[in-house]
Amino acid sequence: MAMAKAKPILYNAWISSCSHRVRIALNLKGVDYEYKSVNPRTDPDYEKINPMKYIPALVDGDIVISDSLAISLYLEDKYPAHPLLPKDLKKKALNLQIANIVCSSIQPLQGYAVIGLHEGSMSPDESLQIVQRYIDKGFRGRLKSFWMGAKVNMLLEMMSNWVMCF
Ligand SMILES: N[C@@H](CCC(=O)N[C@@H](CS)C(=O)NCC(=O)O)C(=O)O
Repeated sequence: MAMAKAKPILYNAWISSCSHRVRIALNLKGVDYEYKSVNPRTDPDYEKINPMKYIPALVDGDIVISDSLAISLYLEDKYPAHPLLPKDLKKKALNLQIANIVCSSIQPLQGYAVIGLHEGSMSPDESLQIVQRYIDKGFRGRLKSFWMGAKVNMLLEMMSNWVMCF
């Protein structure tokens, strides 16, 4: 009898927008996966999965991928049906640009990893100013990408849900 293939495991949390992205991709592509809810800050064992202690992380057989964009691109290559990105070279580049603006130039800078460090030493107004600064800059970048021809597609939609991030 053939051995059943192990399902990929997604370490994630309901509140994490980076996790939402990956769940959207997994569901869109019809991948059956195991949902493991973790608090990356307090779960002592999670560090073994991702030493950076960020979620999400996807364990697929012998590989552990711990970044929502990398996971999404891995899923895109492994399950090409229901594509997340356009085929056109230039549109694809612009869409990746927008996704990466969200992933590296907005979300981490206005999230807990930076703002949380200053908890207690900054007033709510001061932290709001920092949050607004990076969101404003990021949105200017996103707008430019649209002017240049990026089209809304699944990857973009997934990456756009950063606002709820903790
Ligand atoms: N670039 C990473 C960022 C991951 C990230 O910031 N995850 C947040 C949740 S959305 C997290 O784990 N935060 C916990 C913390 O900052 O302590 C990705 O896109 O996966």
